[in-house]
Amino acid sequence: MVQVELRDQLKGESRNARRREQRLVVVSNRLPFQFRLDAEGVWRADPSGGGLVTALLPVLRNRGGVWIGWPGATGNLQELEKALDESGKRAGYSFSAVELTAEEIHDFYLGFSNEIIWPLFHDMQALCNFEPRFWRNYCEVNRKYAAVIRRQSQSGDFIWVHDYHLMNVAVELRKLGIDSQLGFFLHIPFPAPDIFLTLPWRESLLRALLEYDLIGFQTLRDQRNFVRCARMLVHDFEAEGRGQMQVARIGQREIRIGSFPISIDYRAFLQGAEAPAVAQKAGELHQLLPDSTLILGIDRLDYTKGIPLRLKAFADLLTRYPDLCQKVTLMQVVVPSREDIPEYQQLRLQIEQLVGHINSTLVRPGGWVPVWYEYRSLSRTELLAYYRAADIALITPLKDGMNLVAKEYCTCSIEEDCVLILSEFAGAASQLARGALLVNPHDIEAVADAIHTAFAMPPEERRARMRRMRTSIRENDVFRWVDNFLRAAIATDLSAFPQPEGLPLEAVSEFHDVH
Ligand code: GDG
Repeated sequence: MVQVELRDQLKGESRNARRREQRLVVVSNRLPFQFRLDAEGVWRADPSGGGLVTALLPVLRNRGGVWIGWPGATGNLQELEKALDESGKRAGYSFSAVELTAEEIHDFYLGFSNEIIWPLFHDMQALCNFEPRFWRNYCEVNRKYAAVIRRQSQSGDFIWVHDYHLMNVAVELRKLGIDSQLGFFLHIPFPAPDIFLTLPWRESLLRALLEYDLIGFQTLRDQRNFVRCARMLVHDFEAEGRGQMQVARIGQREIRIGSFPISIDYRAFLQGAEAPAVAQKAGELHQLLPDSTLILGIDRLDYTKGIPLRLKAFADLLTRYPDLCQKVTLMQVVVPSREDIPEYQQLRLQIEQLVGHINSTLVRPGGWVPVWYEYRSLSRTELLAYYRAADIALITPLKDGMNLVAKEYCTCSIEEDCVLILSEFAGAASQLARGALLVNPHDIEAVADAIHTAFAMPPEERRARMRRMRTSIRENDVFRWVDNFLRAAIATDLSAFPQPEGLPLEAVSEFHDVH
């Protein structure tokens, strides 16, 4: 017994030593920076405050490493590199920029990534533009990223590539003779085979993904979809196990495939929400919209977010439950995004026409306006104030990898007296199923009924539901997510690997029907 413990301890120590030794190379489409010209006309690079950056910073500092990506600006790259160097020195690790031409941004980013993979992986294949030139450019740009990685990495580094823009990087790195461990995390969903199979380059893309040593998905459903596609398209692919960590083989190669639901920096959101400036702003919102239960919708302008259907559901609520008029207000914030693309301009127009229609047909004397609509980006303080002020959050994407807004909203519900209405097609539904009111966003009447249920929900039930969700988010924060992913890459015993909390998404609808 003692021997076994000692052996386990030694095994653990050598694994920890390996983790300490391995430098981390993070690769994402864009560097996590905002560039600005200061008063002296010098470029400055300010790190963006997103959860991924916050979670990876300590790891990069401890192990050392580099973050590689497109700086998000074209122009004098040498000047930008100087700003990046300065920033890297302050942050305690380094950054390296991948330079992209205007044509590459058009074909690789706007084209293949956002006109093919984004709609296809969100189950909207009718919106895909399968232009062959986009694929060729995607391969070339992924090669470009691989070349920068080769220059910046050392043998023995752990290279962690993020998201759908860079699925081909591993195959390009292998061609360059890089034998480091390669991990990949997909932030968006992975579609079911009947959808994925419509992609003209399906086999190449799948084989490219299988060059990674660890492939991580947001949910068990995405992971299963991927494994099903691989079984159909790659004849020598075999996968063992059915749980949240699977080991697959192609010939002699072993590939780990798992689900790792991403999360937020719970403590930072909690502290932010408690700040006096946030409380004051939340109070101001209530004064502006007095005696009204506030329902919040906040989304980037995107057709996956289900904003028009949500507005129709709200109109249906006020029509079928007229007693709620003057008692509820929908605060819909739409954050500008991809504004130069005609489909997005069209979507904005559609949303604004619907808002106009609802407000003009349902308005009552006395100043109540049913939909308070804003098309802009909120500051962090405003965002937290909106979360705190809202009594109900209405988050109804048609499909979403995770949806961090849902987790941020619950975290900011300090009094635990709010209700989350959440689409069953958001990745977050699996983890939050026991606290949220889950809805099918296509079912307008069911969404309206859920708002009615939330409005009438007794305080004890609100509290119990919210507490369950907040506990789960606190225990599974973004730091744990990073740790789980990195441990999955090196763990020798995967059966002991901790399972993320939550229902597999297939079980969500069953759960929803029963409760
Ligand atoms: C991908 C996947 C997955 C939003 N509006 C404002 C604002 N935000 C912040 C929120 C939140 C983030 O943006 C949006 O969260 P998402 O979860 O939608 O993340 P994305 O990066 O857009 O998308 C998604 C995610 O990756 C992580 O894996 O969940 O499914 O599509 O953090 O707080 N922040 C400020 N003002 C705003 O107006 N300051």
